[in-house]
Amino acid sequence: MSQFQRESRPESPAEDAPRAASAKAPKIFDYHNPAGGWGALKSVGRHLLHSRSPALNARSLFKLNQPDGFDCPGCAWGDPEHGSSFEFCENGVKAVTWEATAKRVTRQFFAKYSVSELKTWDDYRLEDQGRLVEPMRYNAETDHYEPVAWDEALDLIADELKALPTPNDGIFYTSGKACNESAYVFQLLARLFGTNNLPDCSNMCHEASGVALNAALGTGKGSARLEDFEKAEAIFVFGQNPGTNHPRMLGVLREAAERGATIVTFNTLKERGLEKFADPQKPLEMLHNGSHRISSHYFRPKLGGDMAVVRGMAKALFARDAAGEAVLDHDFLNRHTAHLEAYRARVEATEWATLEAQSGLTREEMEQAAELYARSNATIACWAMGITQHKHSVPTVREIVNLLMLRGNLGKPGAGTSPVRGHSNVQGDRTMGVFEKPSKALLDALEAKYARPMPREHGVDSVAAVEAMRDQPGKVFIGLAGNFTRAISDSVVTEKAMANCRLTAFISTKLNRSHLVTGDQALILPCIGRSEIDRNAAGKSQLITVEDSMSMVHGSAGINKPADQSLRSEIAILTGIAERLFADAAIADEVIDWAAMREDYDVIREHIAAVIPGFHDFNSRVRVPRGFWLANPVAGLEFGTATGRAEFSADPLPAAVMHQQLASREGWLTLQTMRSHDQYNTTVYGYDDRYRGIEGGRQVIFLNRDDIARLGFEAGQWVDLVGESDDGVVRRVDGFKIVAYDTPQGCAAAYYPETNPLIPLSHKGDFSHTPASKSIAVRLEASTRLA
Ligand SMILES: Nc1nc2c(c(=O)[nH]1)N[C@H]1C(S)=C(S)[C@@H](COP(=O)(O)OP(=O)(O)OC[C@H]3O[C@@H](n4cnc5c(=O)[nH]c(N)nc54)[C@H](O)[C@@H]3O)O[C@H]1N2
Ligand SMILES: Nc1nc2c(c(=O)[nH]1)N[C@H]1C(S)=C(S)[C@@H](COP(=O)(O)OP(=O)(O)OC[C@H]3O[C@@H](n4cnc5c(=O)[nH]c(N)nc54)[C@H](O)[C@@H]3O)O[C@H]1N2
Ligand SMILES: [Mo]
Repeated sequence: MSQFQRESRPESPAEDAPRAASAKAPKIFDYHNPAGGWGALKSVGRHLLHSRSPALNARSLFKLNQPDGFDCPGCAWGDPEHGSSFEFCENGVKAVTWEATAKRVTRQFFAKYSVSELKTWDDYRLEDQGRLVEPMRYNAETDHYEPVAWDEALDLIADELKALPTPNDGIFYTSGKACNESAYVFQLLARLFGTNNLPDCSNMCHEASGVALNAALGTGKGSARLEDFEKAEAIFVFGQNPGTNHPRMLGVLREAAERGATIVTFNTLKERGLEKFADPQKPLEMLHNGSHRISSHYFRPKLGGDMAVVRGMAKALFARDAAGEAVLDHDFLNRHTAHLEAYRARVEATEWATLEAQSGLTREEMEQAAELYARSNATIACWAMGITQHKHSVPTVREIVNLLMLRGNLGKPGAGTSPVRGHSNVQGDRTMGVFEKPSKALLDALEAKYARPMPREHGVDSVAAVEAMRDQPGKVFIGLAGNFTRAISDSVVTEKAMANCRLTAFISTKLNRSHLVTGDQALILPCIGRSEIDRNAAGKSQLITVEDSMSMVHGSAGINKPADQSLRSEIAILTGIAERLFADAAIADEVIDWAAMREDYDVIREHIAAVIPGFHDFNSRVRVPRGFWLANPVAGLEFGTATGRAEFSADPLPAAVMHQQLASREGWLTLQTMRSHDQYNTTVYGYDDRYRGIEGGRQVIFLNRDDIARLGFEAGQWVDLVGESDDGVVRRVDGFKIVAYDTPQGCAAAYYPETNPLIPLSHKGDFSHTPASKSIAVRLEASTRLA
């Protein structure tokens, strides 16, 4: 076999569990099958077995995203409003079985393994130990976590917070898994305490979308709804891998493709899910090993090249308009938009050669994409992390909105913006006020409701939180869900920063690296998960609510028995902290009755209804099957901008994006860090990435064949990845196997979070401060690791 040839092999058999932790040397093979299909069903079987709780899980799965069931803890893709809706999703199954596992992390486990030892374990092995069951406190003398009573743990948090010199020394992080009610209580707690230090995972995710959409359209959320996907004539998908990360979206794309809609993909990698999909819910297709094409056209820009691509499309349209072709919607432009001429001038002044060099696409390709766009009378643009995790993400999202406006693709059926969100409730958490830069309106509403002054100074976002902890010891960090320490960039710097804290405390379901990087004191506070029944003291089961990517708010109630009887709900933990924190402050019970909130989440929803716009009659509206829609003004052509119109931006293209900056630096490449098919963010379910032909390992780097040869390496060789160290921090990760892949020259890809040590903290988006995790400068060194 030649060095670039890959072994061709069939899909792996269903019998074996996700591959063992020791199997670290990945096998590489060519994957010829469509996304979904039998491969997905086999994988489901494996994960059900591995969880050791198959009966329970099968039942859970049929209650996913049902009106009387629970919201899938996977992605934020919307649920259909009609028809039967058990939607099969391989990765939704993984998310549920991972939570519903029969394995437990007991006090004996913590007695056996010191924190130093656990730090040598990888992410998979840590979470695979099972569910956390009782609160644990770190003992620095023994280097072990030890059991602690709930009261003692909550007292410790309140005492440490009270002991801080200023409330701004408290940092309150939220991951998008947290439901609306938890998020509301958490932000209220932080603000009553006196700080807007409410960083969240959005800061690392779709922040650029919110900033750009707010500036352009006056609202930060996407405007396209699920029914718009049924009417769209064209769907443009930028920088997103739905086959893995939003599998239910594939069903929607497939239906669109079947009825003849044009699906145009822009992705730096050839992603299987964007090419072909076999729907496991279509028995005939499964029987005949059939599948359906997804993308009608697939363009592969270089990393960070999308702003140039979209500008090229606009340039082609302006040229055709100038030649008298009816390709722009002048009526829409005149009635609803502002600053068109400045944009037009900017676009016309940008040379094709500049656009080609930055995008990595040819002028012909950009003109072809423009032609596909010009033929459609209703277009939706979707995007995700391939767009939002660059330095110039905000101007890029604005450029996408510019393009949509040129043909009036806002406020009409089958059209609009669709930033496809990540975590199942990341959008809802923001709606609930989890934001380090709250609006004046929110703070005024909170003040009116609680008759207490709210902090007006902006708080820290995720990157700024690390900088603050790095520069100033003695903070208290509380994490509501998530794995902050592992998810944020510059792992070595971040871990030192976290260790500077006087207390780190995480409300979690599973053991992760954040628990192991301890402050002077550290707590693990285990909670019940979304698939589990949340009973109050009186035994009544509680409802929580979430908001999906299309702004639908709906209820969710777990059906499984909690993993352990000593677990508490997130809300019980948070209200417990609040009671202790504000015991001697002048917050009278009649203003906030924390115990009543805990006993009945309807009480929290009454608070939300009084403070957050759009939530009137929350308790009754959320009990209607499928919930309610938070109206998006853009859908009604209302724009909350300074001009009252949809505003064009005329940002210059970046002088040189990362791949251009590195072109003159011998041996350097631009690295994107992304998800495998077997992970949920920092949660690693297994070591396979089926659609990309990887089995049994995550330490791989995908490279263009010519780059491999040019740099003097061979496919299959082990290399170390070295990042920038001009600030004196050594950034490297060792032992990655080279995989030849269909990606443009100069562009490399590897999995997150293993590669987070390579991203300097300061390498972040302009205006969004999102770590630029899709454009990292790296070079390769032959590894000492043996193949
Ligand atoms: N199963 C599963 N589901 C998930 C998650 C998970 O980890 N696992 N995570 C959830 C979360 S929080 C999020 S935010 C979403 C993430 O969903 P995605 O955004 O799909 O996640 P990534 O794996 O980061 O994939 C980025 C995609 O963009 C492409 N890309 C990267 N850079 C560029 C670029 O410069 N230009 C273009 N055109 N393409 C580029 C990559 O090749 C890749 O296909 O998924 C959510 N759903
Ligand atoms: N290099 C690089 N870095 C990235 C990204 C990237 O593409 N590249 N993506 C970024 C993105 S988009 C995101 S959203 C962040 C993700 O950042 P986070 O949201 O902070 O991380 P997760 O990995 O989703 O968190 C997993 C942990 O959440 C806990 N958990 C799970 N379910 C629950 C629950 O119901 N309740 C509670 N209380 N805890 C629960 C478990 O203990 C589990 O270990 O990472 C970011 N980091
Ligand atoms: Mo995300």
